[in-house]
Amino acid sequence: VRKLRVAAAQVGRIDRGAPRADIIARLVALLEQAAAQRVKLAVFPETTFSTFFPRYFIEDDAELSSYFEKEPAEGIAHCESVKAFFDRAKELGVDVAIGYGEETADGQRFNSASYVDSSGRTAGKYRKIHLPGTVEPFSKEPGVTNQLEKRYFTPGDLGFNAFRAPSLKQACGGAKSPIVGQLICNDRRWAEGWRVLGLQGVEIVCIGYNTTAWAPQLWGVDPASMSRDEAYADAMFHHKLVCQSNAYTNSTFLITSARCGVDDGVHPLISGSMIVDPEGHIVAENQTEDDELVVADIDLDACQQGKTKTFAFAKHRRVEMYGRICSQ
Ligand code: CDT
Repeated sequence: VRKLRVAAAQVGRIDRGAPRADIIARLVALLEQAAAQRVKLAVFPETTFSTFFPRYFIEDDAELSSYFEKEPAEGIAHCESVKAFFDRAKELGVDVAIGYGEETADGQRFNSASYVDSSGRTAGKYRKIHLPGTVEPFSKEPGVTNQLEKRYFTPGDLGFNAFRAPSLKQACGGAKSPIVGQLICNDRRWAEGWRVLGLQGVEIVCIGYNTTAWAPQLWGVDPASMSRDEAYADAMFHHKLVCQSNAYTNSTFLITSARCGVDDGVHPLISGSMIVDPEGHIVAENQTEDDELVVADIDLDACQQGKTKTFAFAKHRRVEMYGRICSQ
């Protein structure tokens, strides 16, 4: 038995221009709730330190630049603009996985996530590989929901790397450190990233997301035949479908955390924060569309059924038939 208490730290409405200090105060409140419940790992959303800015066509580079953290070589926990959050996590002894806009020293911009352990060390770093949306906006009108990730971000260049989290070894019985992996939002819809993590024996996948609930230009919904409520339900259905099925086929726990609510009162994002077990069952999920901690006790040994039987890769995979997966 390798038991661990984990949480999805869901974050509700954040408007364009919301002060950074207010956002950090909300995130710290979630960390404090986590520590009070003896949670060892809390997973936060994608681009957590701001509103989901790729929905806006932003011409002012000063504004755009304000959404990117200038991450130093020592890691995001040492970045002045967000240090207060990581310092508090360290004081409270909580590991965090969190998404943010990253700007490198040479000016490249990525949609990134870091796993920072309770000593303040970056144990794992990921840059989003599947960037949805367009380079050009659907519309420049204010109030329109664009998806300009292909405009603002460079596709991730770090690969899908699982890593050990020795900080959690003690908490889960002292036998073996958990094997952790990260994906970001749209990546969860692509089986390839999951499988690359699965092949490394991943036991906990951490995923933050911002999923627009109503965007007829983005999703296959026909606005004439689907109400906003039906579109929300459909987006939630697909979110759960890919999360549960990919956790199952890779025999891993999943902790997935939403940025949700209706930003600026006009841009709805789905909730759906949850913890999924390696058999694909939801073991805990959100109850609100606001800031909320979704907590579960998980036993990492539950990954063994799938890893040694149903999806024992060495026994059952037929790689000689999979060549097309790695060609254009
Ligand atoms: N942030 C992000 O990746 N959102 C996407 C929207 C889909 S656009 C077709 C998602 O997959 O949830």
